[in-house]
Amino acid sequence: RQQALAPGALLLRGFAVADDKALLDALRDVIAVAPFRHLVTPGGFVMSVAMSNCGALGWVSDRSGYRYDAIDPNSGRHWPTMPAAFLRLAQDAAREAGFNRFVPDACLINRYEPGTRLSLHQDRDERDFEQPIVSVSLGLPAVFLFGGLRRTDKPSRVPLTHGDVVAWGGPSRLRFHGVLPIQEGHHPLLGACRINLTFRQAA
Ligand code: MD3
Ligand code: FE
Repeated sequence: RQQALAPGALLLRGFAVADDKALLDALRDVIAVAPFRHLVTPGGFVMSVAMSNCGALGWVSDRSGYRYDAIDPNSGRHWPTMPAAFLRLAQDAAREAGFNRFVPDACLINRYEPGTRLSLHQDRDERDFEQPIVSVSLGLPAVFLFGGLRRTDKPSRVPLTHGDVVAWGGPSRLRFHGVLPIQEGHHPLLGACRINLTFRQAA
């Protein structure tokens, strides 16, 4: 079940469902070492999405800006290694979408609770925009906002549910995007929670 959302953006419905329990088991181990935290934006706002990372590099934000860093600022230690199940899923999905050389060195883990949203933004802290981003949705459903290359382009709404995987590359790599507030609900594996794994080649 493959669906082109736009040139370079391929939605793989349910691609991660068969691996959901293995992914969530691995996630528990990551979060035990690098717990979810609410980052502060350079403008001083606390993000409603709770975040963590695994892999050689992690995405962080503070009053000084956004960046990738090998060290978790909360522990002073390296981020946890990317679990093999994460890496395999991300590379399998990238390959389905025609990105055969994708070697993610960063996995940003976003946790949403009901009411949590992510405002429209671009992902542009990575070095090579020729490399795609692969995202995996788990738990509660979300309405994803898929905009254009200008902030003012009217976004389309894409429902994303448990197990959906999207590869965002090519001409879609720098599109603005966001997530509408998550609705109340209960997921059998995650309860009142949505998890998004976002794989990037940052360096
Ligand atoms: C489209 N996360 O972490 S993943 C983010 O659901 C982020 O947690 C959202 O945006 C989430 O930066 C959406 C989907 C995504 C990621 C990167 C993109 C969509 C994208 C880059 C370009 C276009
Ligand atoms: Fe993003």
